[in-house]
Amino acid sequence: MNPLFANIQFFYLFFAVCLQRSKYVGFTHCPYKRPWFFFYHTSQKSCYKLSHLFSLCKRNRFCMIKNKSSMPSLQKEYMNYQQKPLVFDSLILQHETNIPQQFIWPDNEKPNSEKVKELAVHVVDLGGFLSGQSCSAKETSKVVGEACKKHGFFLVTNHGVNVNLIEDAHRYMDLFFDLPFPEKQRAQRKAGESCGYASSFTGRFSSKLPWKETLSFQFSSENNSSNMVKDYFENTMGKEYTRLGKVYQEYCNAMNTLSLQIMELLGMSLGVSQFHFKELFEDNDSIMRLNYYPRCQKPDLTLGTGPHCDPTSLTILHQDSVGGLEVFIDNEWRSIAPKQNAFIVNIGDTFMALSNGRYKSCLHRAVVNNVSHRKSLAFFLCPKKDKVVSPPDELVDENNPRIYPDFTWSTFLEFTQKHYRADMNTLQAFTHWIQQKNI
Ligand SMILES: O=C(O)CCC(=O)C(=O)O
Repeated sequence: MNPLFANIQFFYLFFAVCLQRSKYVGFTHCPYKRPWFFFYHTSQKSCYKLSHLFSLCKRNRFCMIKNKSSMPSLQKEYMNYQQKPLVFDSLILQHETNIPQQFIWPDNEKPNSEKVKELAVHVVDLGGFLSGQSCSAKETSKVVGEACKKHGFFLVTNHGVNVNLIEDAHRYMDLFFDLPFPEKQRAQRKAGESCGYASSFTGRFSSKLPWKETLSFQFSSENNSSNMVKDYFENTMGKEYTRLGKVYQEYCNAMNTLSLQIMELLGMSLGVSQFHFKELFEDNDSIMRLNYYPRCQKPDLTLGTGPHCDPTSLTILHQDSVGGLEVFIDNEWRSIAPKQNAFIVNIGDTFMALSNGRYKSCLHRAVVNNVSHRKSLAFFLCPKKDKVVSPPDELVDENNPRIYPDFTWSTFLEFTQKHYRADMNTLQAFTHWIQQKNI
């Protein structure tokens, strides 16, 4: 720290303590700039309104409150003020050069944009496989298998998803996230739930907060749920949002189809029947998430999404042209360049358990920048909630004993919502947790 700055701070502290001891002026801790204090003068009649005081405090790092009689209520109000959850309002925060402490990540986790090299990712062309060529299916599954053993991560092209649908899905994201904050809050995510609108995770965690807003909703592949996404938008946001709901319903349907096709390739690549995993996931309870990363004036201090492996089974992600996704490979972070019309696919923890550890759940994160906002669409394929997750017999033998116990997706989901913040060790921690529970 600059020594002059430190001295000034010390001076204020000293001054404050002297005044406090004289019982004439009180001081308290400034809510914005941690090392500073503000002073309240207790002998005069006029009094600043508290909100005005805090804004003064924010701008000047120093202010006074006058009027002794208001002290107890002011202190109470100040306590309430402090306890109010921090709000991640991107319209304001994208211009803020002094980003709130809660968004500043520890030094060893901060991004290092200069050092990060681009990764040459496995690109899987699905064209031949989807048109039914059996030799192509074999070849394609081989590339998928190699990618999953090495990185748990690959790109797919010629996937058959309509380009206009992808464009619409991005366009409607802008429309949603550009809404005024109170409007977005109509879909506010409730404590302990995995779906809804979340402005960062300010209500849930108090440190290492992600620099992003998200909107997550459930998708079910069951016939009687064919309007689930559309209904979600109508029921939470109102009839004006039917069009949005329809676009995301269609997008989820397309992701469901694509993920089941990839499941066929995963089955083949693991040497189990082509349809084993496809059948397992045919009735899935999946999650769709729209990620919106506003600009950040201090992108080197924070992260859009912290390092984590997805607890879900398979993720299909589409990022816009801005870039920001990074994966942890061979002990270093590597960036994934955006590729138009390609989807990024990664293995999640639940599939790692299903493959008895053969395929890796991929550690990744997202960085932000000070030039433009970034968007990504993530479809998380999950098994039906009460289905038992257990590897097929072909993947368990004397040389490959079971690594993870049986579990249901609903238990794993509950663990990540109520007991554990997803990171690189979620599956390990969950395994330990259920083993303890079963003792
Ligand atoms: O936005 C990205 O590139 C990554 C998103 C992600 O990791 C997530 O939503 O879990």
